[in-house]
Amino acid sequence: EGLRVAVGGATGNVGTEMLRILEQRGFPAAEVIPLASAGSAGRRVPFRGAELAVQDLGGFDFRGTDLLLLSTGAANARETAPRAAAAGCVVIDNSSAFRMDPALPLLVPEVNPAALAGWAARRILPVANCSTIQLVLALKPLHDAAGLKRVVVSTYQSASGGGRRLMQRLLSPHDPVTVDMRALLHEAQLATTAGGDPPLPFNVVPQIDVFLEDGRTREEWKMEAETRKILGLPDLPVSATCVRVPVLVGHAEAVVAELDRPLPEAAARALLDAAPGIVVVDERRPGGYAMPIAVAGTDEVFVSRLREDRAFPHGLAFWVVADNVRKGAALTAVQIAEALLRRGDAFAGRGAA
Ligand code: 11C
Repeated sequence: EGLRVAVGGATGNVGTEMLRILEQRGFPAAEVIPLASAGSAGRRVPFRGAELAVQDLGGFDFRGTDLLLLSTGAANARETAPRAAAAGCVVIDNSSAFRMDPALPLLVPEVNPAALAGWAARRILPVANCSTIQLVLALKPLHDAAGLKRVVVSTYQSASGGGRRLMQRLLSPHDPVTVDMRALLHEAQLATTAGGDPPLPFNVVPQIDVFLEDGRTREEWKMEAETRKILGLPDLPVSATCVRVPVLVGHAEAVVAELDRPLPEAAARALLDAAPGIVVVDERRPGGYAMPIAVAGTDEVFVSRLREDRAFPHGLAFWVVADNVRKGAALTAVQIAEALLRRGDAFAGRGAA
């Protein structure tokens, strides 16, 4: 007998991918119910060769639903996740609302599978931030081998992480032959000085999410705090600078890790190559490295440009790229559900392989 699975935020970037991944991985769902805001109710979304009608998330009764894969943002999740959990549904939530709750595990299946032991506390399993997930996959084997002492990371995050409205701003086409480059840039500059969100085309923006009092952005704080929680290293110094770049899908990160003990580049490469969920692409020639355009649509975390870094003792520098909508969100959520299924204690035996 399969599960009754609801997908909350089914018309958004992550929800759309969630449906695709449930289908691609043959997730044992007997029924899939797409849910979204009242404004999207009635829209149809493709699933297993048919079309499913989107239902209103706000009015949905979760009794009898086994699993809710939720991607509606933190404000909605704070209301919806406890409501669904109280109705007996297991909730896997992609927002930042519950990640740092000490009672809840922050599970990245390849990295800290033991964290799943605490899943039943409130029946809510948060999914880490996309930029954190790809970082911790790469850090974990290095930590196991040589101990992490310090991490400095700069991100190059794609527009899809900011949702459809931000993507839209990238998608207005221009003819490179006839375009007046100066006029175009002038228009973008006017948009910059007019206040509000800065333009993304022809630009990079050193702000993702809101500013905190100490000058960090919340995206930077999330990367730092979540990395410490997932790796179980509460005192690990992590410094993140998060930047939005005019890329549609795929987050990239330049990482420098200082290790406690020496780890030669060749050994680090072998460890990363053998680590679950990681592919090393590191040929020192043009294009011999991972880039967002190449990794879009894939499931792995790609590591490139691995080299010893001389700014720190036992320093390693590398480049990490992943599809932020898949591995950074939807895929990891489904992998958490699969890990729950393997435990066998979450869904009263339903959905077991
Ligand atoms: C971005 N990482 O790329 C963000 C999106 O905390 O779930 C996900 C925000 C979050 O803009």
